[in-house]
Amino acid sequence: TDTRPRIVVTRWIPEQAMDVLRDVGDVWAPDPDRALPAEELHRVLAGADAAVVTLSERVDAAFADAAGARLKIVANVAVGYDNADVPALLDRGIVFTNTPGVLTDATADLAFGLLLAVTRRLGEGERLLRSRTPWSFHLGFMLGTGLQGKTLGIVGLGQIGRAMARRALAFGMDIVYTGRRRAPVDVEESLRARYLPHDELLRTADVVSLHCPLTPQTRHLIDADALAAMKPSAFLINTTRGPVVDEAALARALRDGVIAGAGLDVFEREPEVHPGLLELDNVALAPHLGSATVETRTAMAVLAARNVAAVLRGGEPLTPVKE
Ligand code: 8YV
Repeated sequence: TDTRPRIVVTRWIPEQAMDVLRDVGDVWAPDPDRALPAEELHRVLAGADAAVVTLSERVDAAFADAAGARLKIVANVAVGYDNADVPALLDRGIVFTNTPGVLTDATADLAFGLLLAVTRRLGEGERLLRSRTPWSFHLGFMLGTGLQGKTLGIVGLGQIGRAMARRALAFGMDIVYTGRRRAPVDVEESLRARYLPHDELLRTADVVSLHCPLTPQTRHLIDADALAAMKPSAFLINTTRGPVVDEAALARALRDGVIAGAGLDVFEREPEVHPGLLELDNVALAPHLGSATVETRTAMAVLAARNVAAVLRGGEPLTPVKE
């Protein structure tokens, strides 16, 4: 009937999450294989009470206006929300939620996987075998870099940064970190993590792993100067957002030996990857897979759906973004 809330889901989400949504309203769900062009998205949004979105959708004033006065909540199926103009929503009294916590381990696993892939040259080795190039074992063959005793520098010691630090501790690494603020003493102690100013961390770390959100302050945080400050033997890992790194500068730095290698899950202009990176062996690449496990994507979508259900039933959202 007309009184059931209208919920617009912009991209495919797992059935468990759809079930949560169907309990509270009529759900409009899209073609799973393609992102809706903005114009079409704005058309389907008309009259929506709630929207479930991903990073593919720009959630701004135009988005809210397209939905109209009934829109009460936008639930982002992601922890990062640089795709959203949160103040524009909050000004209109619209709740905005993200999915912290449920993707912490999956993302740290992928970050560590990229670190192992680049330091142990796994992609390069696989490409060699698949190219059917003859090879033979010898003691100096395809030597990589060990992690034990090396220093991991974490930029942004939030939930994912801490999970990365726990993995690194298990591999015998020392932890330093930097960020907007210092972590609580108990966190520093449990991770044996030492705070360093940004520049000092770049100079000190054997691996720099990025776990800060993309904000105007962190855009191109890792630029040509930052890369030059790193050790020539250092590796850079990025599983947060592509624009935190100046990708053209990174491609040059990797080519010229300014740093030793990189593991990248995110890119400045996804789905494009800087062509310079594709030519290099000292970079491990993944197509934005940080949270891409069946378990994690289900948990993320269910959390987003529960946020929608709570708000449409007149309750409080579970994981609101308040800034
Ligand atoms: C999401 C992510 O899968 O949570 C994030 O910030 O980047 C990924 O985990 C992606 O953003 C889809 O919305």
